[in-house]
Amino acid sequence: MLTELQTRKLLKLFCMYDGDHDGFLVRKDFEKIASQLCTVKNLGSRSPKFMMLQERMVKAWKSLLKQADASGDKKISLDEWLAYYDTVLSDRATYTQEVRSLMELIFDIFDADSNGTLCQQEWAELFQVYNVHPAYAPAVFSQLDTNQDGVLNKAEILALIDEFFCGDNPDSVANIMFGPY
Ligand SMILES: [Ca+2]
Ligand SMILES: [Ca+2]
Ligand SMILES: [Ca+2]
Repeated sequence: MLTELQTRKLLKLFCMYDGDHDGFLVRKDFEKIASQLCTVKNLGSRSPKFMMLQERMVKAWKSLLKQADASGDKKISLDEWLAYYDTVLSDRATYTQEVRSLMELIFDIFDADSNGTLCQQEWAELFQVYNVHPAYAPAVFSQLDTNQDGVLNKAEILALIDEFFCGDNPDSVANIMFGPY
């Protein structure tokens, strides 16, 4: 069972994907994220990197559709989204895989210089791509960067994502890792 706080955080995540705010996730929402990525990263729509990223977003969409579309209408409603995460979070193996692949995706996309860390600027780009206002990024980032070295490494982000999904502490900084929720 998802707690009230978990449900609120998952609603936030749903809204990040639902760029046109129509209350459903469809393939177009994922394609929009890929094209926003292309804009933020200044990639040509025919560049190999853009093709790779678009393919990855479409793959992520297909996998979500296959597992979460209980009604079979090729759309993911909020109820289907929550039911899907309720299942994922109750199965340790699936969950670990899901969280790891989310983190790898974040790094593959946003870690421009591939040094295994993300800086505040890259975190702001993530917000922009995922339909969160980038103005929130500086304040959020400085709270997430607990050792104040100006970057988040994979271990830090993995711990934050884990807390975002599983944690039920209203005071945890991970709750706001993607902005206000
Ligand atoms: Ca939508
Ligand atoms: Ca559906
Ligand atoms: Ca740090």
